Amino acid sequence: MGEFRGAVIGCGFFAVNQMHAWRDAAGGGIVAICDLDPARLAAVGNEFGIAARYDDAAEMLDEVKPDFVDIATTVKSHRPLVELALARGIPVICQKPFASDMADARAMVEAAEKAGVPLMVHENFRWQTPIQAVRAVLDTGEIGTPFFGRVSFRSAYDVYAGQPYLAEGERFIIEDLGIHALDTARFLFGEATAITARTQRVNPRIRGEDVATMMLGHASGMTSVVDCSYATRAEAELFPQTLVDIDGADGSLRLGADYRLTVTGAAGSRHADVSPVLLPWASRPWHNIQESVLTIQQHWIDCLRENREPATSGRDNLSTLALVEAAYRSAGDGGATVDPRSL
Ligand code: NAD
Ligand code: 89V
Repeated sequence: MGEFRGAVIGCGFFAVNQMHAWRDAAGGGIVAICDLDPARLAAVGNEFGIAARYDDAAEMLDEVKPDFVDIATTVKSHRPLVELALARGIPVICQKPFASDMADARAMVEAAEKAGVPLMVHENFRWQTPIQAVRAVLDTGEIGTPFFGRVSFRSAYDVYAGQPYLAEGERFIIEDLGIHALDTARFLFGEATAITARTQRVNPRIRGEDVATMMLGHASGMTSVVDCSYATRAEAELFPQTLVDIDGADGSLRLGADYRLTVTGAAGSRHADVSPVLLPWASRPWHNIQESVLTIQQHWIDCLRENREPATSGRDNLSTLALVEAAYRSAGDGGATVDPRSL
């Protein structure tokens, strides 16, 4: 268990990964769970041997007094649940999307800062082994100053089967998946000062957009393209791989299919396999995401112990959310250029 006793709110589709990862995380674990749905509460409680089960989050926090709370519900409940924890001085992790508008996101960040309580958004894609490998190459400087980047996620995987709500919202791919790709672009290329976006709905059975193509201008002067699609039937189904291209003044980098990394410089090209580890509880093709869940949760525990701000703190996530908002605003305005810092 370790020194930090956690409580999970929301025992749905994705929380199962978080529960597995909490078992593996050093220095922390889960002592209580909460869900409004008795069947889901029982299923997770039985699978992970958690006896302290609640259908009321406030009651759980008041009785258990956990050292942190991990909110794994969908976006609508994030602000009230985050505020419930902050009001009790309990450090909080909240799943993405952190909020459905900037006002809610800012209110949560300000409340956390006022209370002096740590707040992290579970934005795990930048923690994926292949994305960290790309960052490590950039840090060596071997491809020189980047001038172009691409973060791409294209698939026809049936995400609606496991997460039916994804088919129902007015917003879909930018808010759910593009948010990860935009965060990855920030992580790799730095803050953006402009975005222009186009969206499409190809699948007639869903309500929101399932294709988005976005072009970003970064403060560094580089340009990037972030594109995502859940309507792309390809010979090789790459779900849930994120592909990355970066061109620099002295070379280039490609994170291609099946986690193959190619770095090209003056001396030629070298290749590396940057595949994620298949954890004992993980299953393909989700293992890339599943491994990053353990990595981000371990980061949270390390930050709590060392009194550090997590990389994907609530404040950091405001810039990712601003890109999401700016992308929707641009797409709604015929592809107009929007400065995310103005939102
Ligand atoms: P889900 O609907 O399967 O599960 C959510 C659960 O929360 C449900 O069981 C529901 O009963 C419970 N719940 C809702 N409000 C509650 C409340 N007030 N108190 C207690 N329980 C409550 O959803 P999901 O697919 O597991 O997604 C949850 C979140 O995780 C979403 O925000 C989603 O975007 C995110 N997600 C993240 C990743 C990732 O890689 N980071 C992947 C998938 C989903
Ligand atoms: O990671 C996520 O947020 C998921 C999925 C990969 C399906 O888009 O919702």
